[in-house]
Amino acid sequence: MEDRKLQERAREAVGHFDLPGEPGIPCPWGSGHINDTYLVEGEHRYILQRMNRKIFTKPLEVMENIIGVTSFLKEKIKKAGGDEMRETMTVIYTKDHEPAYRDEHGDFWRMYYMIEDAVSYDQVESEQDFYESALAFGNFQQLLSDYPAETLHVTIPGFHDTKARYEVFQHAVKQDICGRAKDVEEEICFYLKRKETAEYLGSLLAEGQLPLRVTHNDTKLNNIMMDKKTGKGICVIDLDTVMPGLAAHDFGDAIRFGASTGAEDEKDLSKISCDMHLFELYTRGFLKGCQGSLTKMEQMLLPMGAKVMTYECGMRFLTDYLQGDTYFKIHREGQNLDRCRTQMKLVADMEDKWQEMERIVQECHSLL
Ligand code: ADP
Ligand code: GN1
Ligand code: MG
Repeated sequence: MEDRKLQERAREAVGHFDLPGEPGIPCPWGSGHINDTYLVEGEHRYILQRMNRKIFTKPLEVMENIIGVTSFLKEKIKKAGGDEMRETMTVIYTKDHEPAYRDEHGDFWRMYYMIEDAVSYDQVESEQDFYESALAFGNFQQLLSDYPAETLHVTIPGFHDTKARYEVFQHAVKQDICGRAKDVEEEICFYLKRKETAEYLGSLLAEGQLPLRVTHNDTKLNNIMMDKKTGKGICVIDLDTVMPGLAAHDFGDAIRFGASTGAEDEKDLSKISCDMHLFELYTRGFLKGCQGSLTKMEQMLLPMGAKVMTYECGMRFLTDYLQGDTYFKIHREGQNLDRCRTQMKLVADMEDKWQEMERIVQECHSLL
C-alpha cells in the first residue's frame, strides 16, 4: 500500500519535469540503500529519484554540487572526444527550470537520463569488470583533481570522519533506545576495541600528512555503470557525496564491497572473506586510473583505507541497528545486523592478511 502511494506520488512528480512526449509509469529500480529510485520509460529512459530528506537536509545544495561536477566533467569529456551523455550523468530540469521538484509533502524529486547499454553490479561477476571499475573510479578522482573544491557544499557533515562516527556509535550503545544492545555484545566489543582504527586516518589528515582531494566517497560497485559491450566502467553515478575527502576512502570503500567473496548482507559468514586476487586487481586499476597523482604516503595507506572503511561501514550498520534501522533501507528484520557482521568478518580477515595486502600495494606501486 505504502509502495503504491509512493509510486502515485512518483507519477505526479514526473509530470513536473520538462520531458518530450508522454512518459510512462515509474517502476522501482536498483538496489541503493538511500534514495527511492524509479525507472521511467518515454522517448528516452530516465531515472527518477525521491531524495532521502532525513539524510540530505539541503537537497538543493546536493543538486548544486552534482550540476557543478557533471558540467565540469562534460567539458573534459567533450575535449577528450568522449560521449558526454554516457560518460557522466545529465540532470533533467523541471518545467520551472529547477534541478528538482519539491512536492506538497516537502520531498524533493530529481531526474537523470538513464545511462543506456550499461549495467551496475551488486557483486563482482568477472574479475575484469572489477579492474575496469577501479580504473574508472581512479580516473574520476584524477579528472576532478583540478575541480574548485571550495565551491562544493558538504552534503553530509563528517561523512567519513570515522572518529566522530565512533562517538555516535558509543552514544547509540549507551542510549540503546530499542533495547537491542544486550543481544549484540560481541559486535559492540569488536568496534569499541578498535578505537585506534577509528582515529588513524583522521589523525594523519590533521597532522597535514595527507592531502584532501575531491573524492566520490561512496565507491561501491553498484555506483558505477559498466558498458555492456566493452565492459568498461563508463559512468560514475550516485554523486550525492562528492566532497573533499581522502583517496584512501574511495579505494577502501570499493574494496570492502567489491573484494568481498559474499554479499554485503550474507548470513553465512563462512562465505565472507577479502579476496586477495581482487584486492590486487583493484589496487592496480585504481593506481593506474589515478595516473601517478597519489603521494607515496597515500599509496602506502591503501590497505589502511580498506580496513578503516570496512570498519566504519560495519559500525554504521550496527549503529543503525541499535537506533531502530532508520538510516539504511532494510528489506527484512536484522538486515543491518547481518551487514554489520559481514563487515566484521572482513576486518578480521584483513587483519590476518595485513602483510599480504601491504606487499601487494608495494608491488603494484613498483609496476607503475
Ligand atoms: P542510492 O543513493 O540509493 O544508492 P543511486 O543513485 O546509487 O541511489 O541509484 C540506485 C541505482 O539506480 C544505481 O545503483 C543504478 O543501478 C541505478 N541508476 C542510478 N542513476 C542511474 C543512471 N543515470 N543511469 C542508469 N542507472 C542509474
Ligand atoms: C549507502 O547510497 P548507497 O546505497 O550507494 C551509503 C554508503 C554506504 C553504503 C553501504 C549516503 O550507499 O555510505 O557505504 O550504503 N550512502 C550514504 O552499502 O550514506
Ligand atoms: Mg548508490
